[in-house]
Amino acid sequence: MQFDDTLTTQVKALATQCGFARVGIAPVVPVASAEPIEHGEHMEKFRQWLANGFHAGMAFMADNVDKRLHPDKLVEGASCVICLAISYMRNDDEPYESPGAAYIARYARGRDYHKLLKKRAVKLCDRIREIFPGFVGRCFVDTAPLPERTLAVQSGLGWIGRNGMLIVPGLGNHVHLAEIVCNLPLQPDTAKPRPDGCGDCTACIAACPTGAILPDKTIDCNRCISYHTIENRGEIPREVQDKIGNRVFGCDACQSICPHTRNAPPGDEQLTAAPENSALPLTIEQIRNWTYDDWDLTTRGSALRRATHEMFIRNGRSTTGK
Ligand code: B12
Repeated sequence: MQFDDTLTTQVKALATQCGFARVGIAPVVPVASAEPIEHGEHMEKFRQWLANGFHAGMAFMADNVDKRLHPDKLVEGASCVICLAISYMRNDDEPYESPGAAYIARYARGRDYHKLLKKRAVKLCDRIREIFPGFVGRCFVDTAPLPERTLAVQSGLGWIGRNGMLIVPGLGNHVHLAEIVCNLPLQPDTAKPRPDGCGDCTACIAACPTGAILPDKTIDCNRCISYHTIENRGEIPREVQDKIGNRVFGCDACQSICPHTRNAPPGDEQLTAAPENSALPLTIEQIRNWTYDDWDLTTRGSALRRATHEMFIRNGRSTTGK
C-alpha cells in the first residue's frame, strides 16, 4: 500500500483537536503475523491464557477469537487502526482510604469512559470525512473483540508493563484506549516501538493483594479483585474475600505502585469530572444498605453500572472493611 504522509499528519492533528492525549497508527494486518514487532507474542499468550482458564467466568473472552487476532475482519477493506489514548489519572484518593470508606477504582469515579471516548472518536471520524470523503471506519472502546493493548503497542503508544497495563511515557498507566479501524492509507508507527521501561522493577507484582499477576504480564482473573468485583456474577471465593480490603468496585493496587504513574499529570478534565448524580465517595455501610434506586441514580453515566445492584451488595458484604 502507498502511504499518505500528509494525510497521516493531518489525522494525528485532528485527533489532538478532538481531545485525545496520544495517537498512533497500527497496521491492520493480522496482529498474529505482522512484522516487524513480535506480534506472535500476543497471539501465543492470548491462546495460552484462554487454555489455562485465566479468563475465569468471562466466557465472552473465548468468543470471536479469530476477530480478536485479525482486526481487519471487523471492517471490510480496513488498512490501519488509529489508536487513541486519554489519561484518567487523579489524586483524590484520601476519602477512599479513610476508615469505613468504600474503595472505587479510579477509572470509575468519573464519567463513563466508554461514552466519552466513543463520542470523541466519532467526532474525529466526522472531521476525517471532511478531508477524505471516501473514509470508512468504525470506532471501538473496550467492548469489541479487539486486542486494544496489543494494537496500542503496535502503534507506538507505549509498552506493556509487568502489571499487564499499557504504560504510556509521560502519562503512566491510568490511561484509556479507543481505536478506529479504517480504510485510510496511513503510515503505521511500527518503526518506533517503545522500549520496555519496567527494567528490573517488580513493585506491581508485590503490591497485588492476591498474587494475580503472572510472569508473562497477563492476569489470572480467578485471583483478580478487579475481576471478582466487576465481572463475577457468582460468589467471591473466600481466599479473595480475605484480601479484598475495602474494595467494592475494581482495584488499582498494581497501577498505584507503578513508578511511571507516581509522577503522572492529572488526567482529562471531562473524563475525571463526577457524573451528575454521583454520590461518591460512599462508606461500606452505605453500599451494604444501597437500595436499587440508590444504585440506579449513582451509577447513571458511570462505568460503575457494569456491576449490578446485587453485585454491589455482595461486594460490600465481602469487604473486610480495611
Ligand atoms: C477483559 C478485560 C479485563 C479483565 C481481565 C484483565 C486482563 N488483564 O486480561 C478484568 C475485569 C480483570 C479487567 C481489569 C482491568 N481493566 Co480491563 N479490559 C479487559 C478487556 C475487555 C480485554 C483484555 C484482554 O484481552 N485480556 C486478555 C489478556 C490475555 O490480554 P491483554 O491483557 O491485552 O494482554 C495482551 C498484551 O499484553 C499482549 N502483549 C504482551 N506483551 C506484548 C509485547 C508486544 C510487543 C506486543 C505486540 C503485545 C504484547 O499480549 C497479551 C496477550 O494477548 C480490555 C479491552 C479490550 N478489548 O482489549 C479492557 C482493558 C484492558 N481494561 C482496562 C482497565 C483500565 C482495567 C483496570 C485498570 C480497571 C480497574 N482499575 O479495576 C483493570 C486492570 C487489571 C490489569 N492489571 O490488567 C483498559 C486498560 C488500559 C491500559 N492502560 O492498559 C482496557 C484496555 C479498556 C480500555 N479501552 O481502556 N479488565
